[in-house]
Amino acid sequence: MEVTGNIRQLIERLKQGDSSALARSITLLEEGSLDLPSVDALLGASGSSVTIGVTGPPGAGKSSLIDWLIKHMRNAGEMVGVLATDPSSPFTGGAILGDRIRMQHHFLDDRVFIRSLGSRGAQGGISRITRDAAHLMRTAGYRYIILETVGVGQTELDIMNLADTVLVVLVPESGDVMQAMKAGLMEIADIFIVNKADREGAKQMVNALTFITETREPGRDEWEVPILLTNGLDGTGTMEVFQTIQQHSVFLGSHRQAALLLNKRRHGLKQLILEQVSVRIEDLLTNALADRYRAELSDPSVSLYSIFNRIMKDKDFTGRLSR
Ligand SMILES: Nc1nc2c(ncn2[C@@H]2O[C@H](COP(=O)(O)OP(=O)(O)O)[C@@H](O)[C@H]2O)c(=O)[nH]1
Ligand SMILES: [Mg+2]
Repeated sequence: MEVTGNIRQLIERLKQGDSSALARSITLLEEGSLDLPSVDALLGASGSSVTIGVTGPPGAGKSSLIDWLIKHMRNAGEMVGVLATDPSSPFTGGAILGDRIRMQHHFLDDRVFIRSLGSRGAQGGISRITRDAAHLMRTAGYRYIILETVGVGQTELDIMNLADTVLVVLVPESGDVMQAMKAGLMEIADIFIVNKADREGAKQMVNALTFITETREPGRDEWEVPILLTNGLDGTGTMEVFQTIQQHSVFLGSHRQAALLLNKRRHGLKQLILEQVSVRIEDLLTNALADRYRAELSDPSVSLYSIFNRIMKDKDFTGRLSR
């Protein structure tokens, strides 16, 4: 993708921590008109940051908890960015307005950046946008990057894969633990939050989760998943959540966890290669390759396997893929 003078200027401003430049760049990502591999050299090295995934069923209190976390992080003098994805509406909509209202305390704070993401026309969908937007925030100097999703499908699990620390927020309502198990949330949690401590059954839920996590028996060097009780209305327990996030960061930073980091980054690299290669293949199939193989492609008696075998040996094809 061509890098215009406008984009260069935008990235310069972004690197100064200009939040309007950050907002504009994310819009370009959503529209598919900003490609991070093409501008990587301009972005340069990003600062160190902690990415926190917050997932759980709608209404569990994720946005309320995030509101408190922002407060604690700001009190610690750190810049905070929040990216919220709303699968019910890729453009604007429902939950987002509510999220804004719940985080409105921070509207006038220019060291807090809150953004709802949609996937619009971009290749690779919402998890790609989230990954790239988080990278831009890192470049703009945000220390904490919080990703909020509703924990259901593969996309949401993909987004949680981008996080260093995953919080799973549940509430003491019937079936929540079972639902969470089914949705694969138990495996990805680094910290469990039982929110709505004021509701009946909150303590029992903590006990149920303790039972489940204890039967998993982590190894000596592994992280023991804490279960924290919070109240999103008055903030009780939320400072402890922030402290536990910091402890988890220290744990991840220890050299024992290098393998974990390697794995995560290898997975991320694979995603990136798949996305980029798939864009190029799409382009080749509609242009150069389609012309060269038109005769075979139009002849149903030639098997796709035989065309495939020839293409894989076609130096022009493999060359174009890596260009
Ligand atoms: N009773 C009670 N309500 C809460 C608590 N935390 C959040 N809520 C309310 O639950 C609703 C959903 O909260 P929200 O943060 O938007 O949940 P999200 O959909 O998971 O982001 C809102 O009306 C909140 O005010 C809590 O600890 N106790
Ligand atoms: Mg929310």
